[in-house]
Amino acid sequence: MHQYLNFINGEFVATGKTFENHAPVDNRVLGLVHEAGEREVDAAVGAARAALKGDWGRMSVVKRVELLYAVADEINRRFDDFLQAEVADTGKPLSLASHIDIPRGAANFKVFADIVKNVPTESFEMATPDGGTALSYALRSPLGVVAVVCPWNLPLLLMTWKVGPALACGNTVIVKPSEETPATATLLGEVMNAVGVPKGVYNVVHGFGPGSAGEFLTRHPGVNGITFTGETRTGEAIMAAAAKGVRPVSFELGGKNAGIVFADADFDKAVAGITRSAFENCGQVCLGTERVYVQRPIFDRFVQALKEKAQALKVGPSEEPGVGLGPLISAEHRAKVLGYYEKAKAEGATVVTGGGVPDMPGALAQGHWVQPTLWTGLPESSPIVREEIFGPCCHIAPFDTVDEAIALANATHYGLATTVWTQNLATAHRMAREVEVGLCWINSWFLRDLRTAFGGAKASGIGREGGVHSLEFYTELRNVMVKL
Ligand code: NAD
Ligand code: 6OD
Repeated sequence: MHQYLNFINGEFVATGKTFENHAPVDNRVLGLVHEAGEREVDAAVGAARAALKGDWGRMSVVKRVELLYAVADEINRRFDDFLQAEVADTGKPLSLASHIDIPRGAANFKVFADIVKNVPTESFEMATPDGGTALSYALRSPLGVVAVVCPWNLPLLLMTWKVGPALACGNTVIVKPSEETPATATLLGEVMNAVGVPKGVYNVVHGFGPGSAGEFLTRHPGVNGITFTGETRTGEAIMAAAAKGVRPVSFELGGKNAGIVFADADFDKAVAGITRSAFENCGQVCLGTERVYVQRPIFDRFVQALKEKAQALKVGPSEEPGVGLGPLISAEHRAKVLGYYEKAKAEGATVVTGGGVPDMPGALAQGHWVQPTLWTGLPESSPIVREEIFGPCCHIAPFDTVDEAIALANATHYGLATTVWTQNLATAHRMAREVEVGLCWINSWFLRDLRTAFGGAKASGIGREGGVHSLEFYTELRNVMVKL
């Protein structure tokens, strides 16, 4: 049976305690994950600290950048291993993982290697009170030992989105992958060794959150900063752990994102865009759209068109050609999503399509499948419209004016992303200015430029990563004043 080991100080480490990793498509056991205890977490923090003071800390930026390029190249060389590992863990379609997850895994190293190589720094000459001059300049030092706590929906992409810039800035990291998706973080350990990244720079500890590796890592006093992607309530727990020692956090959290479709939008593009934002990765994308608001003149036609798109999605296992929708990640998560499907019916929603579980043949019947689902007719106060479901479903409601669309989009404690569909420039810019989110897509969704700021407003996050914004989190800026 496959064993997912911890990766500490360049070595793969077994522990006495294991838990099973299951495939979402049929619930078969993929292997045994070795859970890290306090001892292993402590060893990982110690190794990361030693590397910071050793070869890695002393390495020139030029050499570091070369190594990060080598990491990216090795991910690409082992593209198929990463692809197979990621789709086994998540059940997502091969076509999706091969176009987004794995290429981004490599790109996250190259982009930040380029940025760190070219980042400008500030320097000023100033007059001193005694009539002389002084030179003031800034030095960037690594933040130190960084804990990277990750979710299961885009495991490699979201982990490397943080590991890439953290290493580029000269930090060392300890990754705690989700207990649901241990594979690609472990594989990355092999990559680090293969290209000669010094021992202790990249470490992986497996396990759960509370009472396990997640909690041990985030409360460890040897950790200088914590970068986390996951649920907002987990962010609250991690923030409490980070308070001890006043350690900085960067949080990418949950959302209840609105899609706004104006009557003047390119209809077909808007339908295709909302189909993607509601159903990609089986709705398990933090940026996904679970509330769709459509301007009244096109409401009925839009609902009908979205229904046809949802019904045309092929539900099935990763490798089957044409599959658009995989399973949910786990039985537990499916129970949560189906709970919302039941609640919607109980609250009197019109179920436009879906609302249940598809019939799957043979062993697939054991997988965590749900139907893509659309609802109309619920009040804005309904939990279906208020709470993050994280499944392939959305509620569609009509609106009349731009003011109303803005008010609806903002009526949530979350503030991650909005997708707006209109051909009117003034409307587009007004929406972009007034929606309370970190990311606003106009006539697009999940269009990414890694040099730009990424993150959430309100309860959807703290801070921004991407481009130079990542450097702000992963470095300490020191001012040096030299009297000349
Ligand atoms: P989660 O918060 O349950 O778990 C994320 C990670 O935190 C896991 O590794 C888990 O083991 C760990 N963890 C849990 N409790 C912990 C604790 N007390 N201390 C330390 N670690 C702990 O999230 P999930 O279910 O894996 O992912 C889905 C959630 O992530 C959704 O809410 C989604 O919106 C969010 N998400 C946000 C973004 C973003 O960019 N804003 C991206 C992806 C996912
Ligand atoms: O594209 C990214 O960098 C990113 N952080 C995406 C997040 C997706 C959430 O599920």
